[in-house]
Amino acid sequence: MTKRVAIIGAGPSGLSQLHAFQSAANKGINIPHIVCYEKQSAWGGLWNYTWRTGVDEHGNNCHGSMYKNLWSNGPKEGLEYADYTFEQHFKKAIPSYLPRPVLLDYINGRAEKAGIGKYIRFNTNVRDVRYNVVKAKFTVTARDCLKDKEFVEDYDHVIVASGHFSMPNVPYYDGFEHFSGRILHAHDFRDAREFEGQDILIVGSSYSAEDIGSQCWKYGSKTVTISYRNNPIGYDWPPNFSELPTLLFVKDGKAYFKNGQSKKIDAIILCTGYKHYFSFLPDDLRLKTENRLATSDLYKGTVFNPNSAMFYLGMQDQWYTFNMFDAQAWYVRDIILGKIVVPDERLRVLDIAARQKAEERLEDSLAGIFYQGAYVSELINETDCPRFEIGMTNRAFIEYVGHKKEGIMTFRDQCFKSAITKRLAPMHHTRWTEAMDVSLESYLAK
Ligand code: FAD
Ligand code: NA7
Repeated sequence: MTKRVAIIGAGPSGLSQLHAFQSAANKGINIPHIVCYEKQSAWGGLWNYTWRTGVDEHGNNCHGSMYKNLWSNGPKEGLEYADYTFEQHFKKAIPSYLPRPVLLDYINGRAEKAGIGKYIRFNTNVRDVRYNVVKAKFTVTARDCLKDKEFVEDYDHVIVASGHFSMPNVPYYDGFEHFSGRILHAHDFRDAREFEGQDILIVGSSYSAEDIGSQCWKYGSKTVTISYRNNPIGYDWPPNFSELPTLLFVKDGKAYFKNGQSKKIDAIILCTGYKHYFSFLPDDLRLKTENRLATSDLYKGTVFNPNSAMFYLGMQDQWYTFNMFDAQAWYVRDIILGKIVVPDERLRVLDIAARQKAEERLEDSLAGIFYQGAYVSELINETDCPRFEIGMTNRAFIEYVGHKKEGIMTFRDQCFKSAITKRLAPMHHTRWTEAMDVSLESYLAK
């Protein structure tokens, strides 16, 4: 009997899973019956921009966390698909850093070429998954939001590819309820122009803090103050930027910090990260992990240890993204096809513990690049996943970190060599600080 596989989410991870199965089918291998549930009306996950915040048009949690003028925060050479290069898609060489619509166009191109849309049920929100031990089946309950109709179907495997940068972690500080300006989480940030001429307070000191701070600066905020909990980001920021320690409270339009300083502010943007959150999963199937490179409970970073018929993709903290999702998807595919055997629980637990120990021994965050590169390489070596030069990609990430230290407002003007074509990307026609229009047309002009 043909196996049945449910994939939850058609973002980059879910699409990688569909590519993996389709590539096996193209080689004449019998693949399972696949259904990919996607609650949005299009694929692309976070890269599929929405102006909405809060809830979507059907009353489900709004998935989008990306903003209108977002550019990739790493070079495209770090995520390029080995079987579908940027040059192949755009029919010319393009620069290393891309605005969101350009990256989405690339994702679209690969998915359209492979013809994987046939597996996806759009506008369909997965509401519940249960495992029946006797039948050894998962029961998936999903709502077709257009037809307003619920469906219940059984599967042999469930692959969760619903992302983990969508449910905001929202701390409270004294005085928030009396503050009359905007208080929002990065998840709801859409357009920096909203904050033009304003004094902005950003809480948090990681990727969202540095990028949303830079966006506000680029689109005309008067001042940007970043409050860090542990360590300042420490870049050589423009003059109207400052970094201050922990926020204590807010009173009468002013923010008060741990070092005794205070500052007048007009709006507060909480760049305080995200939670792994799976509202559709019961306790026994729900992954509980920190945002780290070696997630808890996932053998080889993919197989859910308490129930090895279930898989999670892309749940790690990420240096590697699209190409890591491919590596994971090919690996999961080969388990489902019976080509790779998952060991018993005792060995799985040892695997997870060893990965976490190795991560804890890493000297610094740069060592995390090599760690994740080695993980991607390990998975790729077990399947026929398209290969790329991981050493070269590791080096690109290291250089990119150096570029950010040299100039946080200029690092996106740098060019990298593709780990697949080995060709160097050209310079963009406009510096990032001056490139206000993020459309595909503007980007590809000239
Ligand atoms: P997602 O992209 O989150 O996709 C998950 C999909 O699952 C969504 O389509 C969602 O609608 C669907 N879904 C969720 N729940 C359900 C449900 N119950 N039923 C049905 N469907 C469901 N990565 C980079 O490589 N470069 C970058 O520059 C970069 N910038 C980023 C900027 C921001 C602000 C954020 C938040 C992330 C960024 N990332 C970046 C990381 C990003 O997470 C990955 O690039 C990628 O989008 C992860 O893909 P995913 O498929 O795992 O998750
Ligand atoms: P991250 O990378 O998880 O960072 C979260 C930041 O928020 C980090 O600096 C935390 O401080 C800080 N934080 C978390 N909780 C609090 C509280 N309660 N108070 C103050 N500060 C807090 O999330 P990002 O959104 O920056 O990045 C996620 C992805 O989005 C990333 O992969 C990018 O591609 C885009 P800490 O450093 O622990 O002191």
